[in-house]
Amino acid sequence: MKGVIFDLDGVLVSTDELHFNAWERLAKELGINNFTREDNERQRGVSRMASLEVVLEKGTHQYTEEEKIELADRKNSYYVDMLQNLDDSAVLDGAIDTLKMLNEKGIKTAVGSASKNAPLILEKTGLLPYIDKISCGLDVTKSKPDPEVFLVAAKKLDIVPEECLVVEDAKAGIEAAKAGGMKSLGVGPFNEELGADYHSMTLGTVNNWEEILC
Ligand code: B16
Ligand code: MG
Repeated sequence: MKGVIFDLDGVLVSTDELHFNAWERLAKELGINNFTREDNERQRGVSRMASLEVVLEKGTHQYTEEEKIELADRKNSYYVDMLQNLDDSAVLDGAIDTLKMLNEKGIKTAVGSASKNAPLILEKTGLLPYIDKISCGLDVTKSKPDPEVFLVAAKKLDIVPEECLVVEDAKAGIEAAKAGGMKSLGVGPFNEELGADYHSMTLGTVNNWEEILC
C-alpha cells in the first residue's frame, strides 16, 4: 500500500456525542421529543441532509427543500459552536501512533470524510500535521456508499485506488471503498459486521499492519 485514507468521525476522532446533542436540540425544537441514540447510530457516516431525514422521519410534518436546508444549517450552527471547544481528548485510541507509524514508513495519509467540518476538526484535535491531504464533504457531490470522497482522496495523494487502504467505521464507507477498488479496514463497535477485508476494535488494537500494508 502506498496510501491510507481514514474516515474521520469514529476512526480518528469521536464527535458522535456532539452530533447527537445538536440533532437532539433541533429535534426538540421541531416537537420531536423521542430522538434516540439508536436513531443517531443510523446517521453514522452519512451526509448532513440524509442525517436530517433520520430526524424528520420521527415527526409527521412535511418540509419543503428550502425549509430542510434551513434546518440542516441550524443543526450545523449548533454543532460548529460545540466544535470550538474540541481538543485532543476527542482523538480515538491508536490514531496518533498509527499516523506516526505511516509517516515514518513513507506511506501517504489522507482523510476521506463526509463532514464539511473535517478541516476544522483536524485543526482543533491537533491531527492536521500528520495528514497529507483532505477529501471531505466540501469536495464531493455524492455521499458514501458512492466512492467519490475516497477517489478524490486517492487523486489528491496521486496514488491509484488499488494502492490505497480505507479505514472506516460505517458500512456505507466500506461499501464506498469496495466500489472504488480499495482494500478496507473496519474499526469501531461494529467492526466485525462491516464486511471489510480486515477488522479491529480500534486503530490501537490492530496487530497485523505488516499484512494489511503489503
Ligand atoms: P457534517 P465521517 C460524518 O463524518 C459523520 O459520521 C456523520 O454523522 C455526519 O452526518 C457527516 O459526517 C456529515 O458531517 O454535518 O459535519 O458535514 O464519519 O464521514 O467522518
Ligand atoms: Mg465515520
